[in-house]
Amino acid sequence: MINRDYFKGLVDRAIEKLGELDNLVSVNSNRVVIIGDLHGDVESLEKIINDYPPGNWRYIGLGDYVDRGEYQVETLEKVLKLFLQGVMIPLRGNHESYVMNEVYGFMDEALPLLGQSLLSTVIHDLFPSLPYAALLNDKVLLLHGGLAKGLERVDDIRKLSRHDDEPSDPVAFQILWNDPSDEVTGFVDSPRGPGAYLFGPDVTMRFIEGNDIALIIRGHSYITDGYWRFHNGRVLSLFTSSSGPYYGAKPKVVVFSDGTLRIIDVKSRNMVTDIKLTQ
Ligand SMILES: [Mn+2]
Repeated sequence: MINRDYFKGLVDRAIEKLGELDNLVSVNSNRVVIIGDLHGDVESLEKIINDYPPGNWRYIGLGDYVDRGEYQVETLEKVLKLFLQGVMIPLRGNHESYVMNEVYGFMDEALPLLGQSLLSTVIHDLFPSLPYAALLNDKVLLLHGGLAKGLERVDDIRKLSRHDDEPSDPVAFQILWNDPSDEVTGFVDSPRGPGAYLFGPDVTMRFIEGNDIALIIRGHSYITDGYWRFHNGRVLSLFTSSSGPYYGAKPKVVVFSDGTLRIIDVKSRNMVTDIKLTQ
């Protein structure tokens, strides 16, 4: 059960603390779990925290905590608690947005639980406060969608405008909406709609070489197996939900420790593959 007063306290404190964060959060840590789209899958989140407890681990969420799945408010509550404990950086996804929440289920689920005023604070104040990207140990760029037309330097993410209901800056919008594709060169219009693009392997290679990074990890795409590698392995797509319409999917996380990234199956805790950062 959701306690409204308690939830409001979490939301208010989180808004204040998120305001202290840059658009691009630098994370230096040797024990990090990266979590892809959850879409209300509180069970997977609980399992991850149980298997990799907050005493030893930090978490980075790639966004899309709500919409579509079964326990969106509970998932958000847990994410906020972890953030306020200082152990999680929750990035913004394209579903942390009014226009999506109106259509894809969050407003329907949350309105009776939270009431209009608190729901409005969540959608119009909390979600727009979430940062756009994180840089892990100066080598791994984490964001929800992908690279953006007009973004040349990782550091330029710091200068983008934030705190709007739907990102008004076209680069910020693309960071939340773009997708990698092995079938295109440069940027081409995305089937997702206006302002979003597919980006090709040439874009990725130029960006990672120009910024001295090794890998980009992103969410945003439903993948039954929970992960897919694009662009000669330089873009890793991660999906961490088996809730609601994703029943049957095999959620994965990326566990980073001792300089190695391991793709781990959330349900079995088996390692699928490992990625050496020096490769
Ligand atoms: Mn998404």
